[in-house]
Amino acid sequence: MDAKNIQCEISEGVAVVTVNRPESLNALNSAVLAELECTLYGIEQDSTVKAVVLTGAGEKAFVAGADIKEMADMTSFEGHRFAQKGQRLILFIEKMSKPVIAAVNGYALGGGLELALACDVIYASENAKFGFPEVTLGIIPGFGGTQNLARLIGPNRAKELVFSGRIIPAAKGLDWGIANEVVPLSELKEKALGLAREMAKNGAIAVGYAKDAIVNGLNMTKEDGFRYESSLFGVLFATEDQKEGMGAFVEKRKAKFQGK
Ligand code: CO8
Repeated sequence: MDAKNIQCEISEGVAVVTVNRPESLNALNSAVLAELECTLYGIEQDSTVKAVVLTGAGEKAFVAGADIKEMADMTSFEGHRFAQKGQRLILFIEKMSKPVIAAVNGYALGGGLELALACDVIYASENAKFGFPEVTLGIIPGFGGTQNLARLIGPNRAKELVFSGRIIPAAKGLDWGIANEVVPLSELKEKALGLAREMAKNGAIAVGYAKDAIVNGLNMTKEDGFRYESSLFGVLFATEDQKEGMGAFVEKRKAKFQGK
């Protein structure tokens, strides 16, 4: 697929994926959703990529939401299909075997915040802004936002944000636990890349299993989650990475993981 709206650069085991539609503040229309899904699917299959950074083009927006101009005349059926398309992308990111870091470089609103919430870590710039303005448009978050935000920051704060449509600054997003860290815009990409590279150096299967245990464990009872964790833990002893990681420790050298 010829991805007009998505840029993807891969180096040192990290893919930097940029939503590139700055004239519309990187709003998600059907084409962007399809291209993003296709790009991330390719990354998931690419064994040279160990971690992903997701960001938006320009200095104003990560993603200012789903494309309101495209949604304005949708029928109920089309709205449902559009939400399903977005949710498929959100679930795909959550299920990817590689960590995905959102580098939120400005507005993360509506579908844009939902996209960031699907990522494993959110680093934000000082000018970032978070919000769910959907109710000001007569709709609700439809790409999983009601579910993911409430799970991340608790139902009361999620309700405050979603019911009011209020847009909060990065510092409050940090305080509420939406962002892991807030840094100056000029340092954001390097900071996110640094974390991604750190993750990429580790055993890729182990990192993927750790993500699997945390993401899927959140939907289980604690006991089921413990059982799931111990199963994944056990499976890792069948990997070469486990032999290499522990062997390197014993031999006092740096491990060289192959992702096998
Ligand atoms: N959709 C389409 N175009 C957009 C969007 C958007 N979400 N956001 C910005 N743009 C466009 C503007 O229309 C404008 O284009 P033009 O120059 O052609 O008029 C351009 O981007 C620049 O934007 P502004 O001039 O408005 O820039 P400002 O700095 O004045 O304002 C804001 C920035 C505050 C971010 C403002 O643009 C804004 O409020 N945008 C809309 C934010 C929003 O409401 N987002 C939520 C959308 S709904 C959603 O995401 C639902 C997700 C679930 C979908 C479920 C399926 C049905």
